[in-house]
Amino acid sequence: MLNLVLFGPPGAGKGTQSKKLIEKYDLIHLSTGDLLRGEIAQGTDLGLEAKKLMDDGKLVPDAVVIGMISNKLDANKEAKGFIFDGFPRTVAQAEALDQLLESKQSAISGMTALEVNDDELERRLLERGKESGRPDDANPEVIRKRIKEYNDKTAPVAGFYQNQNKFKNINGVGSVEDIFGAIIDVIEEYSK
Ligand code: B4P
Repeated sequence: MLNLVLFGPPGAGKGTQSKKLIEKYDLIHLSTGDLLRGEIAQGTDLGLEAKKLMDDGKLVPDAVVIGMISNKLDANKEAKGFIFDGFPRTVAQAEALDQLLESKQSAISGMTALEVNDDELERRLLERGKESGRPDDANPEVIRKRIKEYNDKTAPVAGFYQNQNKFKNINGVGSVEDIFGAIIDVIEEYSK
């Protein structure tokens, strides 16, 4: 089973690369950002709570996203594997994910981190904001807050996987195809 965590700051290209990877490897794409936006679109209580935080560039509580991932794992028992996109975003989420997978006799194969500098992240997200209508992409101040949340709470997750010898970083600046090729190389390593 291939269970890959795609890691990186907001706008690093996790969603972009996930779409290509699930096609190539026939995996299930689990994006907590997409799941939360789905809840918002349906107007659920969870969505209403999440929207306030997301629009302000903050992370949603761990228990909320862990519960969503647990439901998705249960709903996809026959899957060949998963791409975790935008999850785990805190060390508590990473610990919970290990426990969830262990209870299903599975484990994370490895993490791939996309490295992109802050100026490029801001440029990409503002560009996407022109078309996506996402409130969190429209405002430079909110984008900078998201990057700060990443540096404060999410960056330590890399160390969690480094300690397990399950971490590889790659340059996330370049053409989408070249970056895809570099991720495939990492996956081949994890699959050996
Ligand atoms: P997410 O939906 O996860 O989104 P993201 O970090 O903004 O984007 P991603 O890295 O996927 O970028 P993309 O490929 O789209 O999070 C949104 C919010 O949800 C968070 O701020 C938080 O509030 C909440 N949330 C989500 N998960 C959570 C969790 N686990 N815990 C708590 N809260 C959580 O790329 C961005 C743009 O760059 C695109 O327009 C793309 O076309 C472009 N791009 C991609 N690759 C490129 C390249 N190589 N060159 C040039 N442009 C490129």
